[in-house]
Amino acid sequence: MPPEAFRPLGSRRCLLYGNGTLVDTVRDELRQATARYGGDVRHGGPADTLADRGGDRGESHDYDRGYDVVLALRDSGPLPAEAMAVDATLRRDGATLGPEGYALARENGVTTVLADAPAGLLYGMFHLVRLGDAAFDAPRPVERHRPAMDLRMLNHWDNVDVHPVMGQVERGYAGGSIFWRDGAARADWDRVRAYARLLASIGVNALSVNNVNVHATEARLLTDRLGDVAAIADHLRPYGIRVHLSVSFAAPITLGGLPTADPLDERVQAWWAETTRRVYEAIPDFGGYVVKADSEGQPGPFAYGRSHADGANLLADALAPYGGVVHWRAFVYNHRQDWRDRSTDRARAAYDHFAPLDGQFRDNTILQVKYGPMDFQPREPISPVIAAMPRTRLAVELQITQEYTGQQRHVCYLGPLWSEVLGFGLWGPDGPTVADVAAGTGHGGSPSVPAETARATVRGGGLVGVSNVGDDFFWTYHPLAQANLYAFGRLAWAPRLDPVTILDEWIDLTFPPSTTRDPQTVRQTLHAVMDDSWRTYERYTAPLGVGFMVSPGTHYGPDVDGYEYSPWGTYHFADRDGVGVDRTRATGTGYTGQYPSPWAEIYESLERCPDELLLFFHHVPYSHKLHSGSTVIQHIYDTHFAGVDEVVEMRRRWHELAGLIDPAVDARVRELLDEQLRCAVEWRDQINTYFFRKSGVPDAHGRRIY
Ligand code: GCW
Repeated sequence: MPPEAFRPLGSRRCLLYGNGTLVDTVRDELRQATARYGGDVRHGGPADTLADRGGDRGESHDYDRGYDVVLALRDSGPLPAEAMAVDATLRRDGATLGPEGYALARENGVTTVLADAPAGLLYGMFHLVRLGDAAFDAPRPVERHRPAMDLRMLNHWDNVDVHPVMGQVERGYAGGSIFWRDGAARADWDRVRAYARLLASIGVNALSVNNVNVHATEARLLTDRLGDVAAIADHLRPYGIRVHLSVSFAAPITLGGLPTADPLDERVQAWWAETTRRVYEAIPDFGGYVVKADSEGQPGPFAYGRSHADGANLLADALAPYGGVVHWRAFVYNHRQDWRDRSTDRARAAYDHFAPLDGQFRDNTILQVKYGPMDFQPREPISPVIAAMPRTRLAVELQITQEYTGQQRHVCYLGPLWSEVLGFGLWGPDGPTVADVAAGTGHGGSPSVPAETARATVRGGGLVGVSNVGDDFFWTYHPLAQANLYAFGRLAWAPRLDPVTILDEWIDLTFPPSTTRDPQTVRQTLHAVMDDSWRTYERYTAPLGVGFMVSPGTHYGPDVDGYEYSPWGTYHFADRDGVGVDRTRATGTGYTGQYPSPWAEIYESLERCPDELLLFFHHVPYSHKLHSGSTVIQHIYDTHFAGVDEVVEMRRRWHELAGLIDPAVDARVRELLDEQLRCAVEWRDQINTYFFRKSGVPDAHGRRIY
């Protein structure tokens, strides 16, 4: 956020009431903003707490100069009249704000933010920043704001040592890690603080500092390198962010010298208990562990014939005395598959492994499930695991880093994708959604747990996003990729927000209207370039939900058969007659049976299956007619020509911004739009040519195919 985003608040006279680390952060923010833009801040509160506030003391309770904004903890009174009035309204309604919520109102020319706890005040202040001048014009009746999800978390896939293949940040496209460099903590605390601030402004409250693939050096963050983690925690704490750590399930062996990591072995349990005690000694507000076990080569409980529940509970028990949680990832599948074997279906794996374990996990275990059954493709159905475990706390995992969505070289605004994911009705369009399950506010039940019971007992695990931030000058490499980080935070707080509105907020904060001579053109152009960019990306890449078709390893650019004969379980089965994966119960892998009704029937049916997921669920001839009226082959040609045309148009529109925005941002985006166009053309030509050669069906419009 440029300082300019703070002008409306910074030019106001602010009163602040309350104590605590996060209130001090609010005070410092207000001081900075008001020093720059001519307002002032007075930190009031009960006299006894003022005693040790030095310089603040003489300024408190001096309302003579008037004030425009009051930010107060409700129990820090006596408060100014306007705040008392808001408090009275809340009391009358019996409304609670919770540990992170706040109330906002404007009356008699005074804007008030009230909270029950310091975090609420911090988030309320950032709400004022987001509103800008609108926070200070018309009167506002009392609004209450509370986050939908208790845990709004980022996972960093950052390595401490540079990994020979994956580099400093696995699937990172924004330079190095902001935490680590060449085997050591970077100690560039200014950037870490600025990052924490940025995250607090979008409501993120938890962060894991290392890759879920835990290599040798990174494993030691749990023990002799814990100091590095504690130092990071010290810099995130003032912004209400708790630190979590990815740990290796084999740590009792590799770090503890034990002969086993068997979760039922008492020595192993004692090792985790003692190790965790030490962690909390160093970091009293430590959040917990993140674990990728028995997945893509990472160690896990299978080696001892134990289940994922045994494994997760081992760590949950070690964390429980301190209030910590374990995020246990459900991304478990066979990555040594034989492509000749048509009975193994990677999409089935997470459900097959985890659904039978429902009810066996501890309360402080959170099962972290990727939103789709495969791996963050631009289009996948929703993971059926999310509907299948009413007695388990579930977190939904999104990928902010654009591994499969253009690697922060392509404009691909993911707000609309995530909004579709979160709003998906797992038991039909009108029932509880993915967001309800993640937030713990609704559930449709399962074959063994009636919906009523499920609704009453479900507890949410929140939303997790894999961070897209690095040490690049623009933080996310593509300046417009910052909008994805922004949208993640906003949707974790309020999943029903409209992604275009979120983008509007981001545009105003990032390109404040006061910084350009033509704010209208800036806003319209950014919307034109970004609003539909995810669908554009979908159009020029793999068709109709079939997924992958990316270059193996790097996952950038097209390679239609790149994974077709590989052990990773990601196939499209194109031949001269047709394409797609038969996942039906009738004739395929039976995956459709993992969904509750009505999706089990809808996906099973060739007639009812939505077009955009057709090839995920069915193998069809190229002549198959879509609901859109087009055939599959013509759809492939049309979308790929259209996708490239849209990128051409995006580029043309962007060029209209010349002279209206920061030249450095303009230059970076121009350069990347050139690359996006080059890459989209490559996708178009390879996909179209591939399917033309396979099918022999010419394009109905006679366009150029090679
Ligand atoms: O998306 C895939 C990536 C891996 C990643 C894995 C995971 C951290 O290609 O690089 O590993 O998923 O989510 O664990």
